Formats: sequence, structure tokens, C-alpha cells
Amino acid sequence: MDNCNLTAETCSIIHCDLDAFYASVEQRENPSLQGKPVVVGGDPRSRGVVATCSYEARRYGVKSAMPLAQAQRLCPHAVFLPVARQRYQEASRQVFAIMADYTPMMEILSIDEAFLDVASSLSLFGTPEGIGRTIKKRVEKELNLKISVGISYNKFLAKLASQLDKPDGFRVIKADEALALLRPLPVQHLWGVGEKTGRELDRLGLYHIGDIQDLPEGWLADKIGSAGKLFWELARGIDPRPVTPGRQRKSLGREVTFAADTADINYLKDLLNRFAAELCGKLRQNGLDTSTVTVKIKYNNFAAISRSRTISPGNSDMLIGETATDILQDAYHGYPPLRLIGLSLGRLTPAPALEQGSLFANDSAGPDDNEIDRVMDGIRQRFGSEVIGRANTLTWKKHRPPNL
Ligand code: TTP
Ligand code: CA
Repeated sequence: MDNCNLTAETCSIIHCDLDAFYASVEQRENPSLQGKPVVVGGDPRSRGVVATCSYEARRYGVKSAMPLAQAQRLCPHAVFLPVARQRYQEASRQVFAIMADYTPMMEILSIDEAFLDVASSLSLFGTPEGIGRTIKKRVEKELNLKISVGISYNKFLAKLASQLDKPDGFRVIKADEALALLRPLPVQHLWGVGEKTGRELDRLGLYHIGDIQDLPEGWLADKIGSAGKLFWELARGIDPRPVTPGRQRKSLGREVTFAADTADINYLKDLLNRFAAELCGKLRQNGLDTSTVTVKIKYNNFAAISRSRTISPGNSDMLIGETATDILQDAYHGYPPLRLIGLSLGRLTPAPALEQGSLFANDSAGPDDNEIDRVMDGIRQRFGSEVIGRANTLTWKKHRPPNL
């Protein structure tokens, strides 16, 4: 196979990912938190979920997207902190500025993660390994944060390399060691395999990446469609995706100023559901998930508030709509009337595309939310956005503001 004959010189892709990012920024700002279990996400008595936690808290089983109350049960002595998004955004900007010193070929994946392709920087800066080590040292020295670095000849393996030795990891996966390294790993390490697809692969008797390596070409694609081809290639260390410079969109939003102020809570909820459906459609089109839902309201006296909630990453109309209406319910009690309402979805990350809906035609315990969303996306694409909607978005038209 071609990729396996490549030499180490072609290992020019670097993946950098900060360790326990939000929690590490908090520990840096308040040194008395260092070495302690820190959970970022909010008050454990609230209904929110964990955004992230320090590695000290992970030892107790706490993890991202877990309800805060559960995190507190697992680790009662943890320090719980609210999400200070601006602080993390500033740190993120500084980290990316360090990386950008070594190549313009930088693809930002999320707030704390990026790929670099340093193939054209080697005459200036030496080897990819040297560049990776320098970035790691500078992030630690200049910003007092730990970052894990992985290097390989393609994106999949570079990212895997940075994950394998976390935290404070540094690993190079060379072309001639990739197959053996992949062989014993659980299939969940393949890009695009999450819980659901992992279970399906298990059902086919495919537990480890080696099981997929040993399949004849085409076998898995016959069973599960085009994703099978992708998994088979990844299992063999093949991933042709190039590093595409650019920054991923950070948020997506929609707001409206009413023709006449309103305090009609049912109408406001319908509107949020409607916005959720519209924005989630865009997320799905772009293969993105959101994990921060923000509702903004402006009162008729022009005072404005916005309230955010962290959720486990997703893009389903139902999930986002329910979160948004929940936030509204907590934040607005019907007075004074509103002149504006808005919904924005932040922290956009690549959705594990192959998790959306069932890959497996005969696995039908009834349609789930994702499947319903996909069917509605298809209908809207053919017949226009107005022809179909969930029942929870139907009254909005009664009060349609002129600018909608
Ligand atoms: P991750 O890189 O997934 O996690 P992490 O940096 O906290 O930990 P590590 O990489 O060492 O495993 O996410 C980066 C930040 O994004 C994280 O610090 C908090 C935020 N985040 C959420 O808000 N919600 C989520 O569900 C996840 C996974 C992350
Ligand atoms: Ca990280």
C-alpha cells in the first residue's frame, strides 16, 4: 500500500490540542486550583452539563457533557466554576498566534485544536518534530498551558498521535509503524466512529482496527455503504484529506426585532423553535455540531440580557429548540414586553457525520430525532423551507414580524 512506503520526511502534519482547556485556563488564573479537581460548566445545582474538567476530576469519572449534578456525586470535593468564555477565547487566540509563526497552512478545528501542514516551512524551521516541540515549549512557557502534539503523514494519524499520550503528550507516528500501532486499538479510534457506529461495527464482529485491516477491500462498504470504504482506508492508515487553512465559523445566529412588542411566551417559544430548526439545518448542511446555546432578549426599554447553556454537542432541531425554550423560561417571566429575541449557537465543532441517523437500513426501532431532521431537510431542499415544520414552530406565522 502506497502510504506505508512513505518515508518519515513526509510526516509533515501536526495536530495540536490543549489539555483540559477551559479547566487549565482556570487553574492558571487561580494557582490554588492547581492539582485539584476542577469542573467547568456552572453551579452543580443547575441543570447544565460539564463543559470540561481537569484531569484530577477525570480520575473520578467526571467528563464533558455529563450533568453537573452527576459530576458532583462522583467528585463531591471538586471545585465547580462557571464558563468564562471570553477568557478562553483570549487564550485560544494566543495559542493560535504561536502556531501561525510556523506556517500559514493552519486549519483551526475548534477553540483549542488545529492542524498544521509544515511541509513548506522546513527550510526555515527544521524538522516537523522540531517545530512540534518548539510549539509545545512556547505554549507552556509563554502561556502557562499544556498542549498535546501529534505528528504524522496524514490528518487522521496526526490527531490520533496527539490523543494517545494525553495529557502533555508528544508523539510521532511514522509511516512504517502506523499499521502495527493501529491494529490493537478499539474501532472507536477511527475518525467518524462514535458510540452508535461503534456498536454496529461490534455487531459485525469488528472490535479492533486490526479486524478491519484484515477485511478484503469492499467487504465493509457492501455491509454499511460508503462509510465502510472510509473506515477500511483509515484502518490502513490512508486519509487523503488535506489541511485546509482557515478558521471554522465560530457561531451561527438569528434574531428578530418585532413590529410590535410582545410578551406572549408561547409565541416566543415557537419563534425560538423556528430559529432552532433553521440554524440546525445550516449546521447539518455544514456537518457541524453546537454545544453552546445562547438566547438574547431585549426589553421594550432597550435593556438586553443574554443567557447561555452548555449542552452535549448536537444539531437536532428538538434538542436545540428545547434548550432554547428552557433558557427563555428561566430568564423571562412575561414582563416587560420584548422588542427583540435572538438565538445563537456557539462552539461549533465537526459533527461525527457518520453518527447522524442510522447507517444500517434494517436497524429500525423507529425514527429518531436525527432521522426526522434529515427527512425534513430533504423535503425543504426540494420544496422550500416553508412546506414542513415541527408542530412546535407552527404559531409563529400568526405574528410574523415584517422582517422575517
Ligand atoms: P476538548 O478538546 O474536547 O477537551 P479538553 O481540552 O477540555 O480536554 P482534552 O483535550 O485534554 O481531552 O474541548 C475543548 C474545550 O471545549 C473544553 O475545554 C471545553 C469545551 N467543550 C465544551 O464546552 N463542551 C463539550 O462537550 C466539549 C467536549 C468541550
Ligand atoms: Ca483539548
